[in-house]
Amino acid sequence: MRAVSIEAEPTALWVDLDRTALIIIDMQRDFLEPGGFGETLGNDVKRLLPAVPPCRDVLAAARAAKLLIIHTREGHRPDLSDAPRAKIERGEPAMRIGAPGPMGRILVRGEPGHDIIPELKPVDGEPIIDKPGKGAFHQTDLHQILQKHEIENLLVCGVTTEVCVNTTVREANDRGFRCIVLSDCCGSYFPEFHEAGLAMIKAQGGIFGWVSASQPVLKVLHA
Ligand code: TIU
Repeated sequence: MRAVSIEAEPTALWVDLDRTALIIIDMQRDFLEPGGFGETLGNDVKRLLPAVPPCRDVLAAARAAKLLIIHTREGHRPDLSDAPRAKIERGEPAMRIGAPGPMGRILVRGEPGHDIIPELKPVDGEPIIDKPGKGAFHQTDLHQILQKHEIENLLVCGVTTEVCVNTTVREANDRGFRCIVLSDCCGSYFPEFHEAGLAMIKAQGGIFGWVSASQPVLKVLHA
């Protein structure tokens, strides 16, 4: 048992670090670099870059504190058998999921664009969850892995705040996990959606979870 208090909104909370995991959502080249899925959707990918250094610091501190660390990647099988037509059919045909791009086929597993960015590369022993949807629980073994490690709390980082981070937090909250979303470790192509995404999580007494900056979390991880 390693009980620590984390400064967060709407309230500070006590968590047992032995039952806490860090989950880093979809920090993939496809979302953060030009030529990938994020850009094909019409977004300015530079907007996600400020989240990288704080994520890197939290990842290093979580490794040093021996937390379970989980990485997720959004993407599909090369034959797209796990990609609903309704998902593929959105956007310009030449830039859809599975189409060839400068980083390989867009949002397809095994392609360069699907990789996690080098700054946050997983190391041996850190589970990688390959997910076909926005939520990290949908059609994955994430819940089983968390239960096996007796995890109760999730420190959540990644992109994008209002899409895959929010979807995952909502899924996790319904499954009984306390989520602490690290505001500066998340990013959105839309600054106003980043703010709204965080506000929705912590409203109503923390209806989906808690929001903290990385600094208070680094403080307890380093202690
Ligand atoms: N488009 C967008 O903001 N996000 C996604 O499609 N996926 C994730 O958030 N990972």
